[in-house]
Amino acid sequence: MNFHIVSAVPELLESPLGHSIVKRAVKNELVSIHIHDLRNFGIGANKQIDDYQFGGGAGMVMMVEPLDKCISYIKDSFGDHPVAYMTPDGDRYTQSMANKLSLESGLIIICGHYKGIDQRVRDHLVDYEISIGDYVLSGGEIAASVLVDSISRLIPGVINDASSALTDSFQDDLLAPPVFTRPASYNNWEVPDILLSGHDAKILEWREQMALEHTKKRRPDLLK
Ligand code: 6GU
Repeated sequence: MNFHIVSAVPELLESPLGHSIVKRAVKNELVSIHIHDLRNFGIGANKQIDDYQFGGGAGMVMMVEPLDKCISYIKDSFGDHPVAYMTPDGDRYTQSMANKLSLESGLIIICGHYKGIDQRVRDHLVDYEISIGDYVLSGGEIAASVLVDSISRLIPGVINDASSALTDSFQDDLLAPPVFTRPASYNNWEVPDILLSGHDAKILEWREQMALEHTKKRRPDLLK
């Protein structure tokens, strides 16, 4: 999977994508992450990328031309990948969208800032409009990091234990069951006996039952 992230504040992306599983996926060449500084496609000597909105109103809007030029450059240089725009008024991001996007060979991700981007970019250049939840972030970079992380872990080979990504919460519309590690007893807080029994079939059954109970209690909406 080749990610191309278009950002006016590329520094925001460095830390979340520079560690742990995503870092290893990049090192092992299962994932590539190209960060494109929108400012390089800015207009004039000042490299302008935003302007006042037509019709008046507070807040700057990201201009159509720098975004168009940047997306064209990425498509011409790296391939005609779909374009996702991170925005609080997009479709709510879910595990099933992550699963679907993980099948693409590449993805161009636009991080919005200010009041958003010129609507003509959305109308003519964007394939997916994605929100990561019902709250407002200052920019799309954190949301883009969420997308890259959640998709990367689905790429074959990225997670060592092949079954691990499949047992994540949401992967089967259930929350994950509780997990424990040593010691088996701490402060008289005990690990459930079943997990120490060595009885694989019963453990599996227990985990399924706990996942179901957990989901019923916390996220009944997932069971509909
Ligand atoms: Cl994708 N962007 C911004 N700026 N805020 C958000 C979001 C995205 N998703 C939820 N809130």
